[in-house]
Amino acid sequence: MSYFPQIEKIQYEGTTTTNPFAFRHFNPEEVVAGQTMKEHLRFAVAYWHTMTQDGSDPFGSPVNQRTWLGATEMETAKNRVAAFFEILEKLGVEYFCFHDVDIAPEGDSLEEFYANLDEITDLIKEQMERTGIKLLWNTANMFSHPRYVNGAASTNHADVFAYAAAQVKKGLDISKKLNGQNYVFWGGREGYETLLNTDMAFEQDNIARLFKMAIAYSEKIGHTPQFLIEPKPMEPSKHQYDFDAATALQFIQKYGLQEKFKLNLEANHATLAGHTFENEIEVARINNALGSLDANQGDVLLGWDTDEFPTNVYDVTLAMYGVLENGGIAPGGINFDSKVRRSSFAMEDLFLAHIAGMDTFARGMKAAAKLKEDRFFDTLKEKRYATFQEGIGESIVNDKEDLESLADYALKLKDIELESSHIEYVKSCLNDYLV
Ligand code: XLS
Ligand code: NI
Ligand code: NI
Repeated sequence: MSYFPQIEKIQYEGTTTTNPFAFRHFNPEEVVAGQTMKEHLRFAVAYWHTMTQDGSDPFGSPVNQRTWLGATEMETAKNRVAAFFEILEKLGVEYFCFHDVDIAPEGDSLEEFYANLDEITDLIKEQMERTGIKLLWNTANMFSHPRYVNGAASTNHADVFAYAAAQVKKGLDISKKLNGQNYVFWGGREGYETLLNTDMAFEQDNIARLFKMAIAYSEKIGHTPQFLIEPKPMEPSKHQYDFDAATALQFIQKYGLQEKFKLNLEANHATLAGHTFENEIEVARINNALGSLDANQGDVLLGWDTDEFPTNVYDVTLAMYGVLENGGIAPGGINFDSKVRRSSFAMEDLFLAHIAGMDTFARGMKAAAKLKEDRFFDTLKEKRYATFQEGIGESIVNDKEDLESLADYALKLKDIELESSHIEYVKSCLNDYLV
């Protein structure tokens, strides 16, 4: 039984094609910068946006046409598995990501939830074996249920902490069962609304406690995925503890988690934090913490996480440049944490949207590879920092100077000659790579 009988496996047809169900730039086997495009990009589809999102918004009811809804929640959950793998196979996407609640209904008790998860992950495992598709990461949704109103690991209630721990335990069991390559902690409601009643230090210690329990349990069961923190500055909490890459790194360092934790960076979370995506990638990369990417984009006119499919070639090029500089992103990948707009309610939009995102990343990757090959940014930076290559600059960088020696040097200086950056010209040249 097929959910998309009219859609064939999506092929690369190049930019001259008029077929909307074809890649125009993503050519999976094409070698760019020493690797095939699919090896570089490691695309993943997100279960939540693709399978469970119904198109409702705060002002309107569901609009998405989805043919996998069954008579019971469990029936729907089972249908979704088949439909999901059909999408992955037809897109040629080799990885996927999910929250526990995306794949199976929570039922009326934790036992029931565990049992539902077991049943559904059996089906997922079968599909993985049949297709060779792999689990990029899974995570526990510890923010939707009313029990998490005050957070999960950062909750004020010990029973809630215990419940969250039970979800993480099961999440790691599932990761082992499905051989997950990473395990994500996005701090849903790990944050606070007001300091009037919040013990920030206590709450953060408790988050670190849960993370350390996760490390210990993963070692105990002999399955050690790369752990990832996904920063986000706000929404749903007013103040999220993992505000941005720098804040999450500070947390990782404070609690000594560097060996096991890296970052999963999301484009729209970067912009919510007042940063560019490439800033977040760079902060992670230079601290050896670039783990994985959640690919999407926000809207410059809207101040929330709109999770749009990425279509901005400029931003994606700069992001992919960071990935190439990092020597790739494995065992992480590029997960489309993106949802179709409310007006894109047809089943086929799930394909069109992913094709758009994949083509945008393919373009960005090719442009980034060319920028790297031409040493576009390297040359600029070499020139810009040239005075540190010789004389007093070289001596500073080699730690041979101190305040007194530099004061002696500065006293003898006449005019300091600065050079213009010509940044407008640089941007104009950069544009040549994007077209
Ligand atoms: C929400 C987050 C979420 C994580 C996984 O804004 O992006 O979807 O990626 O919990
Ligand atoms: Ni995300
Ligand atoms: Ni998000």
